Amino acid sequence: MKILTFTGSSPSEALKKAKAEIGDEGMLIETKEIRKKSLGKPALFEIVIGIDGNNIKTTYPSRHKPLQEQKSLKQESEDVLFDISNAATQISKIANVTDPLYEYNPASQPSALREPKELKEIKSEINKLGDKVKLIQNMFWDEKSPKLENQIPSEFAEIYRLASKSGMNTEHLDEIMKITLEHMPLKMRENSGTVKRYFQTLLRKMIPTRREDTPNTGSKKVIMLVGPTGVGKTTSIAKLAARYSYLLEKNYKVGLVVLDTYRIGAVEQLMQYARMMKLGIETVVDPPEFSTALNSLRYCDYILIDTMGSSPYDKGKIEKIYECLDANNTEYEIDVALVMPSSIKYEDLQLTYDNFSSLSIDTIIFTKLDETIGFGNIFSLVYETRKPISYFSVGQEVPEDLIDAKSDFLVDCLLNGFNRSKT
Ligand SMILES: Nc1nc2c(ncn2[C@@H]2O[C@H](COP(=O)(O)OP(=O)(O)OP(=O)(O)O)[C@@H](O)[C@H]2O)c(=O)[nH]1
Ligand SMILES: [Mg+2]
Repeated sequence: MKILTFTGSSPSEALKKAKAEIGDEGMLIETKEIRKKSLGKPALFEIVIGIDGNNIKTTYPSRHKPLQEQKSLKQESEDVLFDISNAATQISKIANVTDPLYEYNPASQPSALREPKELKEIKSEINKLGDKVKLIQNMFWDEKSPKLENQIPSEFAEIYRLASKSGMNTEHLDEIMKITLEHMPLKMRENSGTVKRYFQTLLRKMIPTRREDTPNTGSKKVIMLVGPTGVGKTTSIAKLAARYSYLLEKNYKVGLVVLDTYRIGAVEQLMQYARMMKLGIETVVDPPEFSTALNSLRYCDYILIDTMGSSPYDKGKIEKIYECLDANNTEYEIDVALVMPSSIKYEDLQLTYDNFSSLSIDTIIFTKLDETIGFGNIFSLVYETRKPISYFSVGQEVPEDLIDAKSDFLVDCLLNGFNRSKT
């Protein structure tokens, strides 16, 4: 979070300036009267706004970093805070100066600031009552109430229920809840709304995502998709091919490789996409042909490799992919993306991950987000494996149903459900 200050002769004037500079994103942290109105001199107010680094408008000067100062992709994903208590402490530090009840909203802010004390107290009492009602409702959601649930204050009950309904591993949830309870400043506990916001920020900090980068001139990105059968590898390859060829700022040259030439139809499916998009395509049956295929696509900026779907128990097929990777004697580094559907439970994701881990997974692509209601399984897997997510696939349509992974989006799905309009 970045802290910015704005001044004006009234809080609303300062807010107007803030809005012009950073838009609607941001949270009002503090309003101070720096100078009282006196003869001939207007009053001077200062407001302090906290803004999420990702939300700062491109026009805001501090956003622009020279290219050489930007971190590499790997570094970027390492910034994610897996250490929950560290994340919680950081958020709490910000929260100590934050009154989260006053979210920055230029339309409502000036009247909120003038709100009489009694009205604020009544509102706060109503919020507390609302939380008590939620607690009673939530007492019915699970008969086998976990140990921690008994110690959870009423304001936390709703968020606890939402997160555990999402399919998040119970141990992970209890661990995060415990730390949240320990670190959350008292004044943020006032109602379930502020608790939810705190929890959302904490989860966001714990989800590693891989920022999409594009190859520099002369370099190349080679991406191999691996994973169980029918999870959407070939469809994702087609979406990625279209994305890199036509949908980014620059049109990149894309080539395709198919490793699965034994199975009838496997090549044909991708061949059709290659024809439609006029892309070069190479097929590989045996590992020694793999380097030849890569070399013959050396004119491409991106090489996307589709592989045969393997049941997590079919070690033979995974071994074959391993042999191809091992036989790679080109200078290209291969980025291995494990494709998994979000519609399977955490334990199955874990089993699949373990079975494919011999291929040195670099990133994870989750598919079929449109076919599931809980997203805690995804959270728990990346929390446990610490592998960044690179893309989400949210439907069957090529190319539009593929999105660059953002932790905000996943947390929103987790707590509020998948919403196509937010993609
Ligand atoms: N609803 C939904 N369907 C998807 C998504 N991604 C892929 N599919 C569908 O899943 C089915 C299988 O997709 P493929 O791309 O052939 O899967 P694959 O992993 O290549 O399968 P194999 O090559 O047999 O291992 C197709 O009907 C796709 O349209 C998604 O994000 N959402
Ligand atoms: Mg396929």
